[in-house]
Amino acid sequence: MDKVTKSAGTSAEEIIEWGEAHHLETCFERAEKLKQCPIGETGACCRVCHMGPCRLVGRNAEEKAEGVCGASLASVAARNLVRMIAAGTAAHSDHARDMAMTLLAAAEGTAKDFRITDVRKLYKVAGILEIEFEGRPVNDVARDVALKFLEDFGRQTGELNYNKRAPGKTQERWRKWGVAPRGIDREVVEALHRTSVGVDHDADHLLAQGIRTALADGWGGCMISTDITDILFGTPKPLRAESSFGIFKEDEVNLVVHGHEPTLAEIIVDAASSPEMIEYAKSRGAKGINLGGMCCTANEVLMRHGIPTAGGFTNQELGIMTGLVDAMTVDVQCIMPAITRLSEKFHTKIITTSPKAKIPGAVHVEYDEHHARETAEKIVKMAIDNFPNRTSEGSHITRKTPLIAGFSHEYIEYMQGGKWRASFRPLNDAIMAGRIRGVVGLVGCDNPRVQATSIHKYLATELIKNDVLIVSTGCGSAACATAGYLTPETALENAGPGLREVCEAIGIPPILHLGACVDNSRILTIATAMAHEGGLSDEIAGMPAVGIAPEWMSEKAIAIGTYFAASGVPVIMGGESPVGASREVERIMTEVWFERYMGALHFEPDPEKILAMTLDYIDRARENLKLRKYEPGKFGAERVLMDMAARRELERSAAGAAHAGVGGISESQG
Ligand code: NFS
Repeated sequence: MDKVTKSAGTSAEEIIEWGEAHHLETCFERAEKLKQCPIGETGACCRVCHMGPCRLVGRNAEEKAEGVCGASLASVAARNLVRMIAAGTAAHSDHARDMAMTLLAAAEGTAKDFRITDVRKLYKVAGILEIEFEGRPVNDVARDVALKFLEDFGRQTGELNYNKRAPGKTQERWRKWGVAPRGIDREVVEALHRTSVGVDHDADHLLAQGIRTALADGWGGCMISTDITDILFGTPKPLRAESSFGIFKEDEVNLVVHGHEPTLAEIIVDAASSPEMIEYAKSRGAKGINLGGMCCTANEVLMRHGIPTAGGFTNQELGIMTGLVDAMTVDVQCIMPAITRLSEKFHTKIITTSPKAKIPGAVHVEYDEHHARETAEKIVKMAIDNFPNRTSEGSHITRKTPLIAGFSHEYIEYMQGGKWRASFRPLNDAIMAGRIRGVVGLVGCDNPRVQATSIHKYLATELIKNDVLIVSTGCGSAACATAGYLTPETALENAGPGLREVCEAIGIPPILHLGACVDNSRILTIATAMAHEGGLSDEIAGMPAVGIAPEWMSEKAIAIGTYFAASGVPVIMGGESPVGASREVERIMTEVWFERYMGALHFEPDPEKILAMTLDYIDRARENLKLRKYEPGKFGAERVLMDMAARRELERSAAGAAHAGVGGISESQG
């Protein structure tokens, strides 16, 4: 029998084995040594007060078990989940708040290193926010936009600004069930209040607050963050880049940007390419400066500059074990504190930069948006100064994979019709005709509790084979990238004939990399555009679309899964259910939520079952929409079966995209 590896990434696995041979521990060994507590894992442990922790276990726990206060298993499990949603929402939204503060500072001229890069996007956002923009100075508009966004955090009553971006019917469902979010901070605080000891004990009622909080994340924090990042640094369009550990260079200074917030990373990209810095690197014996990314900061600078990515969450320790990383800056979220201990075995410097996050063993160089360039230059210099300390120690892996990233929803719309006729019509038509069976958001973390990245790869392979178009974000994208799945060639090799035809005609990969995890908001926008385009569902609910986070581990993933479910998308999360102890809570999140929102939050550890459930949801949605029944292999078996009119239409779209100037795939600047 083949040995089951710890990671499905070939290079990752080689590094893990190299580490084992050198007695270096990573999350993979720690996951093996540290078994999960079965009570906490399924949501049956209550620790919201100090009479506990109470473990609600035993025969018939659902009916009989209760905490010292009398809390039922359903109420305990629901509280645990709602607290995860609140934490996930807080993470994305605090990031969004920082983005809004940076936009404000840039507009007011106090953050001189930042400026408005995408004025068109600014105007579009201003329009949605009902802010006058015509004939006004750009910075005035940007200030008003920033202030309007900041209102969303502290709003006490009414609704979030962006609720109205959802299709009307989707909004109606939220209002009908009392879950339309008010202010972001208010929902997080109320979630924490209601889940503290002795407050809300009705599981359904608790979970409704979970939904309201999650919606404040999706249509608030995440969407605000995506929009401001586009305004400040540009809306992504496709570009070529590379991924995996071979992106590190033996003869250059390797500096990794890891974490989530794009602001400092953007300035580092700029600083590292300055002639003075490159000269300085040369004076220290390096041929140049090579930037690489990790996790979602990677996705941010990959999408806009083609900076290569070393991969997702489980790759962070492995990157250090190449021995080639001279410095790694980290800000917030998904940073393993283990990296500082590991870095002591190598020459790597770990630099924390956020005022919110310090890690023992790291050097702290605090970032604030008013002195961004200074901080960035200091960090780049630290990396350069550390280059001469590099030794031959390390796994020195050189394999890398090409990829295409940069699919903003604006670009996806544009690529289907060119500058003048940008629309979602061709996508809707392809789905209606059954060329594309449905759309899946394959997102979320990679996880050392399973063979890391393997479930992403399995599902990506099977879904595209089944003519399902994939949109991906976060570490899911990194998993697909390192597997070589983010190139158009993959469409030729692995996609089903119908999907392949569409991908070939437009010139896109069958898996579209949409960005960081906050950019899951782009999927909401795409789904809304598809609803408005007509021919499918007239709301997000009922679309032949499913969300999957097969290897999730972060609370943020639960917040994301919940906001998709409440927006009308059935969501399947991998792994054991964090509420698995309570059948009642699981029933609410699947059956009750489906009745109300036509979305659901499932947990399913078996990848084959995830696939079957996904295709079943898609086919049922097609049936309900009375779309042509999907027939495998119907289209393009000979690869010429697309009718001429449709082909001409697609070719015209592709030509339009190429001619309009903003189209085409650019080479990476990394
Ligand atoms: Ni998302 Fe991005 Fe990755 Fe998971 Fe962490 S980096 S915000 S939480 S691990 S996908």
